[in-house]
Amino acid sequence: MNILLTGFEPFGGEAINPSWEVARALDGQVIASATVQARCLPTSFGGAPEALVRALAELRPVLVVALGQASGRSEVSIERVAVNLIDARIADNDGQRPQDVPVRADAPAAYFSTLPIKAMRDALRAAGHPAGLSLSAGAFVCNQVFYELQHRLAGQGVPSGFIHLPALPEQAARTQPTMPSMGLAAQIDAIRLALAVTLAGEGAVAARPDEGAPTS
Ligand code: PCA
Repeated sequence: MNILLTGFEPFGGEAINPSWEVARALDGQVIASATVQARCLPTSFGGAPEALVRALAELRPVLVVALGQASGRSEVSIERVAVNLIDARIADNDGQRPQDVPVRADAPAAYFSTLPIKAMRDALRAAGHPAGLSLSAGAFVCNQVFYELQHRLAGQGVPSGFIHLPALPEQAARTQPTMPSMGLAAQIDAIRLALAVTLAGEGAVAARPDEGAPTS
């Protein structure tokens, strides 16, 4: 069983993106008998959906969580809804800045996350990580990937969604020291927990063949 965990390459002139740092740190880890498979998506409207679709076809995951960086946010930000809108505030890594266009023509206006968002938020907070729900993943490449993901998996019974991460302390230190940030170790721990919460809710742990018999 595979968990697809995506991150993005750095964008907007940054040298690092916490989303990929977290994803690659968790690559290969086994959570509730499923293996994390990390993939880095280009921060490109032209390239990201294709890379996502390739990874879905290759891995046939039981759970998909896409990660992105949201500078300025102070908490692990669990996105609720992907909208069918691209309206880029800055250029992507290919120099493209599409505005006021749909992610997909003739598709629904929005899709909701199918992750257990409130259980995730509560578990993260209980473990000491600032976390919250967000009603907007923006209108840049992250929202595009989130929308494409939910569109592709609609009705498939595979939980999927998007989580935005704060900047890393070194990014804040370099660009704007008052910007909220969260250390990499805490971000990794939070996302590991978010994956575990989802799989526990899905009954993946109970379904482990070696755990079929009750122990007491
Ligand atoms: N964040 C951007 C795109 C890549 C990333 O990490 C976003 O929020 O759209």
